[in-house]
Amino acid sequence: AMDAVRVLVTGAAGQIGYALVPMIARGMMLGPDQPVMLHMLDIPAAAEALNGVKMELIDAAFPLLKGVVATTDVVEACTGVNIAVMVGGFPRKEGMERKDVMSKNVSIYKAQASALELHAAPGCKVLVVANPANTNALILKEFAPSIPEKNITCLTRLDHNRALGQISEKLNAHVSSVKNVIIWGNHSSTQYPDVNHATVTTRNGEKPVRELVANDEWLNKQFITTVQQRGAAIIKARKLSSALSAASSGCDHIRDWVLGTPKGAWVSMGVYSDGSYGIPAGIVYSFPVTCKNGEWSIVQGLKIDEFSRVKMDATANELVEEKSLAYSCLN
Ligand code: NAX
Repeated sequence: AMDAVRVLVTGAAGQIGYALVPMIARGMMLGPDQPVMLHMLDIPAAAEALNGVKMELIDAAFPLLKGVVATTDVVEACTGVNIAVMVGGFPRKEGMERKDVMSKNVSIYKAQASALELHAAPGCKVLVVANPANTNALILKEFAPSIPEKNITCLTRLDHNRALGQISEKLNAHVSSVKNVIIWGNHSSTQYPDVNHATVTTRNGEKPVRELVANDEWLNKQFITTVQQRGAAIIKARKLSSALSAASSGCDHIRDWVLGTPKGAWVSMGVYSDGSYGIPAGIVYSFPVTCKNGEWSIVQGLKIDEFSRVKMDATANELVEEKSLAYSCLN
């Protein structure tokens, strides 16, 4: 029998955690044959709720779930984990300065990075979901120097999937026929959802989205702002932020990273920039990537027009600025 993979979910008593842990236990992250051990971390104030989630996991009698660790101890949570999904963080509350929120998250991600550095299994793969996701991932990388930077990523797959969803709705085509959209940059409202390379599989073969939609006004304006503002639209409708879609996209991110992307398709992941496409090195930026043998690589050689260039640079500039804000919180 296959060894169980240990998967850490931080902030597991929260809304995304509640949607995510049953998906992992059902095999939606690592496949229908892969046993898992769930490690769930939350803060002491949420310990009772966390234990309730553990009770429900037991009650659900998942065939793939080999055990559950529910703890408020970061070392216990991180010990031996192969995959770490970092959902816990400090939310921005009304009237709080951006710097204060940043400072709280910098100290959380610094401490959790150190615990992963010392106690995670070799080769541990990390996905940061909690906002500011790109910059939390960068801080985690800084304070877990023995974890290769290739193993530390952040979630922009939800934005990617939202972009697929909008094209699918617009064309009345099934979402699985749409591919190769790109989310560039920050998981924030400056992100740039790019359809210039996206295609739809039709009865007459693969066609560019630009040809099928044939409405540049919609593609260059409404589409972009709808994807950028989708999180806010969900909050307005649900009075709560996206949870099931975030959890599902987190599973997609890890599944494609570990098991590989389909032939001819790429996905968006926030990864440590190597300077590709003229994006400054040393920030965590969302790029189009393909994955094979457990490793992602940035898709190279895509043609970038002037419209895209401006938007890719604007979101890069925001990340450079976030990075200096985060570093100013370290002192
Ligand atoms: P919730 O507030 O429901 O849950 C967060 C949980 O984290 C709480 O249970 C809290 O006690 C716990 N927590 C706080 N500090 C912790 C610490 N130091 N260690 C461990 N646990 C800690 O938020 P939820 O709606 O689940 O969202 C979680 C995070 O995901 C937020 O930062 C949110 O902004 C972010 N999101 C990121 C998305 C993305 O695409 N990257 C999309 C969805 C979501 O908005």
